[in-house]
Amino acid sequence: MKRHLLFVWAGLVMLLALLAACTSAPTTPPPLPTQPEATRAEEAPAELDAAALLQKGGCGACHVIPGVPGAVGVIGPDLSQIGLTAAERIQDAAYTGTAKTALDYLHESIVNPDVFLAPDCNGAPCQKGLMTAALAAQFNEAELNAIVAYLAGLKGETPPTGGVEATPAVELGEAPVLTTEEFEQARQIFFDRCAGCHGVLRNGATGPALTPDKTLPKGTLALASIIFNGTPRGMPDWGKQGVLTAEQAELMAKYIQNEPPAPPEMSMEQMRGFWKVLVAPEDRPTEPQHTRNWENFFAVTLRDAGQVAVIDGDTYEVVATVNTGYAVHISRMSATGRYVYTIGRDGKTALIDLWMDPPAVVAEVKTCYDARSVEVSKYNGPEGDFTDRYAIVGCYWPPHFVIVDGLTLEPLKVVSTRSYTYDTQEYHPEPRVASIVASHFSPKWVVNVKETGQIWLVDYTDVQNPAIKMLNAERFLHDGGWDASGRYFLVAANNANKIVVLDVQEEKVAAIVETEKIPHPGRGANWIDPVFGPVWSTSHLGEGALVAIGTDPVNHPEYAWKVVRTIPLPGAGSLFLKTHPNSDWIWVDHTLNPDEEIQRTVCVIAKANPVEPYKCWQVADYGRAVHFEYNMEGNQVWVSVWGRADDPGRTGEIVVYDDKTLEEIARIPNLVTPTGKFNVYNTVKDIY
Ligand code: DHE
Repeated sequence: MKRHLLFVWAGLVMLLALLAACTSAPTTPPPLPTQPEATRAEEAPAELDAAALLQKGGCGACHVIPGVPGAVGVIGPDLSQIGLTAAERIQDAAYTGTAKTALDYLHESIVNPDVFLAPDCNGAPCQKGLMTAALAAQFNEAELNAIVAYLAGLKGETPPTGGVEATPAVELGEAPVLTTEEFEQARQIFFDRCAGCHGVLRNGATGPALTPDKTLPKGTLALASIIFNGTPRGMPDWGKQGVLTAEQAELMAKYIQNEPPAPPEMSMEQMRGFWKVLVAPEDRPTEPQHTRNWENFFAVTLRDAGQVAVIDGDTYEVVATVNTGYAVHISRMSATGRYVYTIGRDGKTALIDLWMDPPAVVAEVKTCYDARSVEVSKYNGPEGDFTDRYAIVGCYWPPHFVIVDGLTLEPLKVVSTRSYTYDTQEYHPEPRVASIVASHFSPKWVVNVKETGQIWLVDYTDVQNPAIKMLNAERFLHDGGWDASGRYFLVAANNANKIVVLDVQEEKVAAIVETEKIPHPGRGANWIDPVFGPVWSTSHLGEGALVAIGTDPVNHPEYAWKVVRTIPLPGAGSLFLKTHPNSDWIWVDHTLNPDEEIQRTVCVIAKANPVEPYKCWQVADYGRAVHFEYNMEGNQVWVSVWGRADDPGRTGEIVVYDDKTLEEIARIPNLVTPTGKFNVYNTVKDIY
């Protein structure tokens, strides 16, 4: 398909979204060709199957349309009751079109979408330009009238054609054929950009399932449109961001209509083949080789460079830039703080020794093809001293975790997480390992298994024969953090809109708390609420809201494990929030908000008056503001500006603020796509 056609389609798909179509600053609408109601109805020949037309038009990618197979889209308005709504719209003072009847309104929505923007696209106002008038050119007038008549019959009851079951299935055809080169390119793009949310096998998690039974009914054009334009529920607008071209969006649309290729497994022998010790433990320094305050170092992910920058928190100097894995996801510190463990999306773990001058990678290993988490053993007590003895790598693909030696990264034990969902007890071929933390109460790791919704407590006293306690929790476990006491781990079950509270001391799920849409805490933020006492907070991807959950069952039992506050934010798309016990503020970002200004906006909420943001501002005139970290003293906050690696001068930087005054005090410029930042002291002490 030609590029311009794809764009036309991008609009077309939104066509019905268009029903919402609209314009905040309306241009004068051309007069509608007036047609009496009766004529429009007559011109909808009975033999035309409107549901099939809507399906072939890809309208279901953006709309819920009863009676149209696969029409469950959420970009445009839900059309289940559009037959009723249309009549109300034209009576509304806010209506800016020219239709005088419900049928004309529906027709206008398709042929002239931007004259009026419907108010509700999945909870947010519909956006101009999502649907183009060119959509209408795909249908002749009789077909348009058939569609209009069909939509007019949607009044929240059984659709006029007799319901989903009664609608004859539209011939979907075969999945589009790709050449070997195209398939390989698409496979790589899928791994880089899509697998994190949709799963390698495309069974869905943070994003919906993309198996052929779901994608074929939508078709190439509709899918390409979604990939290019994004959706309000969090699907990134890869095309608009300039990450994928229109051709690549179309390629991906074709790719996901084919069966997902089975990715390879990884054996212990392969892992050992990847393993390298660059500086053996006995050759490493026995004391710091520099006079810098290494406990105030920050390990900063330079995402698209595949590097981590070690930055001195006292001087803001980049002390070292080390090669790690592709798109490093997180860094965690050893219990002593001397070592940084980084994990890349490519499953590569690197061990950085901060005592060396300059700090350098001393060992690396690859234990999977796709990973997000790493943690060390921290227990030191009656059962032994396990400080930094082992590390654990949590993999997305293959779905397993691997226990490695803490000082050399030698892979020691691999444990598959393939298992059964906690609720329906169905086999899941790809239960991915999300966040991992080390218990302080016992020699165990808390391993959150996303798709099966289980929390595994993995005993590392006998790594070749690890005892594992499996706790039922909730599906789609993702990221989380400790409460201030260090006894409870609060983890987001993101697509279930819940926070699971694990009592690590008692080894049981203490509560499951309902939150707003798609909680995404990072590690969350602990603070003392003036009314409700100790709370832990999360913001959300799907809702402009920050919630506080009571965390003190002893002194404030009435608030424990309840949402005690919901604080509105300027928009959805938040990834991270942060605070410090010394701080007056809670900092929050809006990184994945579709609005460019909001993406760059951070807000602070005053702990003394936590009812609304105290102040919000843009941290840069480009990129996205993402993730916060405090310095060791807890009086400065670092915010990343996530730019583009291919945009010289705007690749990214870190902005440092005085946490008391909120004044900017420094910029650390010319960093390539900085994302997560991990201060040694705060990460070791779990200060957030
Ligand atoms: Fe993350 C934490 C998974 C996208 C930056 N991210 C985590 C954790 C998981 C996870 C499971 C918790 C690890 C832990 O604590 O042990 N992240 C995923 C995804 O599956 C997802 C949604 C999609 C993907 O394709 O990876 C995803 N994450 C992103 C990003 O796009 C971010 C902003 C940039 C990037 O690296 O790609 C990003 N994730 C981070 C950061 C943390 C994180 C900075 C750690 C936050 C902290 O303060 O601890």
